[in-house]
Amino acid sequence: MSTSNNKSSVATLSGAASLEMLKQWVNETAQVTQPDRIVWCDGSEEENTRLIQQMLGTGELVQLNQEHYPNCYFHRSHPSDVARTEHLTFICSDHKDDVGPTNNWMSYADAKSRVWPLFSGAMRGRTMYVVPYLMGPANSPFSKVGVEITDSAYVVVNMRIMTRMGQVALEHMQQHGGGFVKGLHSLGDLSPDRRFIVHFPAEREIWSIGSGYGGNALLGKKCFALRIASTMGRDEGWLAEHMLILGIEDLRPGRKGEVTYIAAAFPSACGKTNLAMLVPSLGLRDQFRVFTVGDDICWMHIGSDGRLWAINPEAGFFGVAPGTSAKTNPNALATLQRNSIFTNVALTDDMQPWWEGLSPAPAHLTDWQGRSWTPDSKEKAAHPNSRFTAPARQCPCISPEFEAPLGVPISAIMFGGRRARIMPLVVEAQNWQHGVYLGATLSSETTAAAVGAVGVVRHDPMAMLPFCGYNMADYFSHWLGMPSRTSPDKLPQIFQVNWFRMDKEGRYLWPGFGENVRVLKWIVDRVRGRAEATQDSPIGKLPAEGAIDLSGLSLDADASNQLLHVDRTEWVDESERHRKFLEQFGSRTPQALWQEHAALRTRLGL
Ligand code: GTP
Ligand code: SPV
Ligand code: MN
Repeated sequence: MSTSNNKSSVATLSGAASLEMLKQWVNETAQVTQPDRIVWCDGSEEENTRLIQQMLGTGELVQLNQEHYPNCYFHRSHPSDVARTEHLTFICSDHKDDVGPTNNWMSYADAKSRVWPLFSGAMRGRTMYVVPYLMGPANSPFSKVGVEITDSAYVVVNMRIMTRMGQVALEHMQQHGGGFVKGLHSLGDLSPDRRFIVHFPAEREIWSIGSGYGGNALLGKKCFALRIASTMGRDEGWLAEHMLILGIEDLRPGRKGEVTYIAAAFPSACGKTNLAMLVPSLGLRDQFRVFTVGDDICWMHIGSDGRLWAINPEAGFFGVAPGTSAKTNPNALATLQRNSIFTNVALTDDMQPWWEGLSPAPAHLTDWQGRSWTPDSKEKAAHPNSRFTAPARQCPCISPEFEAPLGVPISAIMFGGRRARIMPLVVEAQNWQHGVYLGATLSSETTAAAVGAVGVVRHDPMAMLPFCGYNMADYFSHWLGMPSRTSPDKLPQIFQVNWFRMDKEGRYLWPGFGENVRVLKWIVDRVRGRAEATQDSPIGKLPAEGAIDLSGLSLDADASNQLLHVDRTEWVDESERHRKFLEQFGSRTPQALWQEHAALRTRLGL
């Protein structure tokens, strides 16, 4: 197996040596996987067209209605391969403790004996594509090169949308050296029994076999930009996070259009893409405008001014289709209208993509599995985790700073989850350490983004539960250590939000989507030091009465009270859940988190 080079040697490789390493790795991999041919991808338009034509021929892609969806295609993945598979995702290291209790650990010996043999001859009869890609803007000192070897043309055309692919990556590598992250991917036989997504953080390497879907197969995304990058961040003093990045421009008189940048971590399918592209509801549209820097992943470094600066390493959006509509997210709809790929959505009779929430259901559809569907059908027409892959530059609200090499300075960090109960609409942390506690104790109901039960509350610290490449307790320490790397008052203020609180009848109390700007407004005013005084609560600072602008919103008084209600009894239970969660990490749990836990208990009167 090719896990022989250790990270220190890779990091110091020259450009020429990096390229040499790449050629050698491709040769070695071809010897094992035995492809019929090897294609080095350059990311060009011609190459993309050729791959699409080829997939139209094999049926891997289906052409959509070109009048309404120019250059858009549809793909059906295998019905047992429709979401990330967390139980088949592993981190490989010397000791189980390196990865901690929230990750699946694999030993090097097991990787060699259980996983590596699956690659043997896996590409026979297939083409091996070599896909160099850059995570981050060209010319950014924070961008990093990856190369994915894959036998899936679908992966190649998706990687072309999601990353800066081809020549630009090789040029970056030649100029900057430092090697590249190796990602080896094969569809294998697509059986979940022979599906593994294995990460080698120390070697900066990924093996993925048996899945062609999203985060399992597009290795630049969760595998590199979060699991491998989080370990790079730990080693190099920066943060790789499952966060959107947005800029909110203040259009109010006297505010001179000042833009505040916010990064927000919500678990999968909990609202990042939607918040990143928010269109303020009518009443607040003349006060604010939102720009999208990123919708899923955020790399943050301390800048020369001591602030946290964020780049989006991706170049596209791999967004949840269901629920996306002209009402909820018009910017996403505009983005996906051309040059996009749709996976596991339903099709109208005139070959337009359709999903639940897009529009009233047509009288007839073809469902995501190719079956005839009518509104009487019991099952959903689109898979709940059906997705669009769309170029970020097509987004009408893409930030002018999207390609900025140094990124944007972050003023606020939000943590949020899907909680039907307990968690108020918004809470502000007292300080960085308390904010890290809010992030570390984040819980959310599971969604269709990963295989498994949906709607089960689980701890998902910083929305990174499935994406942290090392021991989560050490990750908490890394976060807690940020103030020591800069002047602490330069760090963003931290907030926790919940758009998903429900009333007793199971209806959302908060309208969400464009109305979330009301919460952003409070946050902007808080970080700019001009929001009204807050009331302290056991769990953090709540907006003072009337501080959230609810003008023009038809919320009854009861709903607005419930939204910000902190129920002591419920929170006593919740703090017990926190304790159990933190105990899992044994002596590795940072003392600072126990301090915060004790302070919470004291404030609850315990
Ligand atoms: P990943 O791509 O999996 O990381 O998801 P994400 O965090 O980007 O979530 P996304 O914005 O795609 O939203 C997921 C689902 O939640 C969609 O069906 C949305 O329509 C729904 N959603 C997003 N924001 C809100 C909100 O404010 N309120 C409610 N009720 N639903 C929302
Ligand atoms: C997520 O699940 O958080 C996603 C989709 O963004 S995937 O690329 O499959 O990870
Ligand atoms: Mn995500």
